[in-house]
Amino acid sequence: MPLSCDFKGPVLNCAGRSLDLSTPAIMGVINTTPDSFSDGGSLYRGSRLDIDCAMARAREMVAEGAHILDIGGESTRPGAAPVTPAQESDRVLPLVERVCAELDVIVSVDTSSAQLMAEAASAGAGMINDVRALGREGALQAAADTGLPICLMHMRGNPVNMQNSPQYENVLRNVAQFLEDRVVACETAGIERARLVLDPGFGFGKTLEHNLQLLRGLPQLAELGLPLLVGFSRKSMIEQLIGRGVDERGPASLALAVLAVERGAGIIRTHDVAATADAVAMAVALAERG
Ligand code: 7PJ
Repeated sequence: MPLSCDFKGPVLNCAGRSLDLSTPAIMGVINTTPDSFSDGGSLYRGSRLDIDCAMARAREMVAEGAHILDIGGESTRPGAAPVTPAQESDRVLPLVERVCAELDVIVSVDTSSAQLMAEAASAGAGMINDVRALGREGALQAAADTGLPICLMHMRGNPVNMQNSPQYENVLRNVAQFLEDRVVACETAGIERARLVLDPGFGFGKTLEHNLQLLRGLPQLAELGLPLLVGFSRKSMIEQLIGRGVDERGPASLALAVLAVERGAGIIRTHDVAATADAVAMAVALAERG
C-alpha cells in the first residue's frame, strides 16, 4: 500500500504560537496525577507533585521534539479517584504557568473543568483537550471564551463504567456522528469550526474490536475535514493484541503511531516523545518520496 502524502492540515493559532499541521505534530503527555495508569505518580515526591521534576520532564520532551505538551490533572483510568475542579486546578496550574513562562512550546490542558480551561488560558495555555468533548456544565462557554483551539474526544459512558461491555450499532458511524454533533454544539456556542480538532478516543468505552475498527476507519473520520488527534500510547489494546505489560508497550505504541499517520492522523499523543517523533518523521519522509 503506498503511504499517503495527504496530510495537508491547517495552521492553528495556539495563543500566538503556530501549530503547523501540514505534517503530523507530536503531543507529549505530562500527568500531574498520583494515579494515572502508565506514569501516574512518577512526578511525585511523597504525596506532592515535584514541580522541578515535572519541569525537567517538560524540558526534555521539548528538546526531543514535542510540538505540544498536554498537561492533565485527572486520571481517567477506570476506578481512579474523582477530583474536584479545585484539586485539579491546584495540580495543573502551577506547572502550566511555569511551562508557559520558561519553555517555547504549545501547552495543552487536558481537562473537562470549565474553571481550569479559563485559568489555564489566562496563564498562557494554547490548546484545550477535553476527553468529554465540552460536555460538562459550563465547558462550552468557558472554552469558547478562551479563543483557543480545542480537541473534542469521544468517550462512551464515563471513566468508571466505560469499559463495562460497551456496545455500538456501528462504532465508526456512531463516533463520527457524536463528533459531528459536538462540532455543531461548539459552533452554536460561538466556537468556529476552524478551532476544532477531533479524536475518536481509543480505549475510552471501546473493546479491542471497536479500537481496531476505528483505526481502520481513520481515513473516513479524516473526511470530516478537521485535524485528527490520536492517543494509543501504552494503552491496553497493545496488551490485548501482543501481551505486553504497561512498561513494555513503547515499541508497539510506535507501530500504532505510524499506522495512524498513514491513515491521516495529524497529532500523535504520546508518553515517549523522542521515539515517536522519529517514527513519525520516518513515515513522513517515506510518504514524501512516494
Ligand atoms: C487521551 C486523552 C486520548 C485525548 C487520555 C492516557 C489516558 N486525550 N487523554 N486522547 N487519553 N485527546 O493517557 O492513556 O486518547 S488519558
